[in-house]
Parts: sequence; C-alpha cells; structure tokens
Amino acid sequence: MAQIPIIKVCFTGDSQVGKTALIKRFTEGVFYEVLPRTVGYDFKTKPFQIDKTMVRLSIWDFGGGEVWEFLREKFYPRSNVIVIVFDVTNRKTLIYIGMHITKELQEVFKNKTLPPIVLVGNKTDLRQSSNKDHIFTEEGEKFAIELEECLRPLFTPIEKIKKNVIYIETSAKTGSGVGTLFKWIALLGLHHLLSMKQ
Ligand SMILES: Nc1nc2c(ncn2[C@@H]2O[C@H](COP(=O)(O)OP(=O)(O)O)[C@@H](O)[C@H]2O)c(=O)[nH]1
Ligand SMILES: [Mg+2]
Repeated sequence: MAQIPIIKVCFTGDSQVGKTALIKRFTEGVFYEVLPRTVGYDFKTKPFQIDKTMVRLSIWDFGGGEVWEFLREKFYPRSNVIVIVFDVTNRKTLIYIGMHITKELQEVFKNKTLPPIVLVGNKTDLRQSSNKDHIFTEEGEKFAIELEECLRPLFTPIEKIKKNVIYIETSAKTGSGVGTLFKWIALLGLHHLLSMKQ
C-alpha cells in the first residue's frame, strides 16, 4: 500500500491570536476559554481526507516572540504550508505580521523557496460591525494581496497554485471557517509536497 503523504504545517503569528485554539478545535473538536501559553512549540498530527487522497497533517504550533526564533527558523524551511494568524479584533496583531513575520520569512527563505501561505483572520465571533478598528473581510483580503506581492520572489513555483497567499476567516470558538481553513491547508500543502517530489 502506498504511504500516506505527510504534510507539514507551521502556525505562526502574534501571541493570543488563537493559533493553539484553532489547532485544538480541529484536532479535538473543542474550544477552551483559557489556554496555557505555548512554550517553545506544540506538535499535533491528524489524518485528513482531501478529495480522494488521504493525507496526514503534521501541525507545528510555535510560541511567538524572539525567544523561539531559532525554533521557527529551523522548522519553517521544512514546512509545506505556513499559516499566519491574526485577531480580527486586534489591529496590532495584523501590524505584527508586516513588522515581524514577513521579515522573518524573508530572512529564513532568502536562499530557499517559500511554501504557500494561508493568512487567517480569527475571532470573527467577537467582531463588531460598529467598531472601525476591527478588521473586516475586504481589508484582510487586501492584506493577503500585499503580503503576496511583498514575498513574490520567494515562493516555490507550483503550476496548480494560482495564488500563493489565500485569506480565510475563522472563529475557533464557534468553529466557523475552521473546516474550510484545514481543507485549504491540506490542499495547498499537498500541491507543495508533490511539486517538491518531482
Ligand atoms: N472569542 C474567541 N476567543 C478565542 C478565539 N480563538 C482563541 N480565543 C481565545 O484567545 C486566547 C488566546 O488563544 P490561544 O489559542 O492561546 O492563542 P495563541 O497564543 O495564538 O496560541 C484564549 O483565551 C482563547 O480561548 C476565537 O475564535 N474567539
Ligand atoms: Mg499558543
């Protein structure tokens, strides 16, 4: 029997945006109001069916901040898809991506090719249409386009992938968008894995 392809997924983003909560919602189907801070990294794995292919998602959840930079630098280049999460009710977490994550990726992937990225706007259950500071779909999509433009020279050329950065909105609390998110993670990750094997 053919071996199940293993897709390596790295979650990154500012702290408290809901990275661990999204992974727990997907792997355990639960939501915790209080979660311990991720120290270093957490690792989870789950089988997943995408179209007719069975894959195994190997998910790495990194603690934010400079302290764990050495871990992220080691693991990013091995991943098939990178998931960058921000909190739609906290603009600082979107700014953090432009200020820190893009620089880190540019540094780590300067001599390597970058896998596809999924940008995630999480905590949509807390978003209020009256709050001008919250981030709405249009702005998230615009940011994804900017991110793609900024990182364009670094991406792995993959014929089947038209967009290297896709934008998804989720709520780890209600579960909204979480299925779609992991479907995209598996699909993009599989395309990347297969392109690397050619
Ligand atoms: N209301 C709401 N709270 C969330 C959501 N996702 C995460 N949280 C809460 O936000 C806090 C930080 O989540 P956590 O997953 O630890 O963030 P991380 O530091 O990015 O891993 C926790 O108290 C979670 O319960 C969400 O979609 N909606
Ligand atoms: Mg965490």
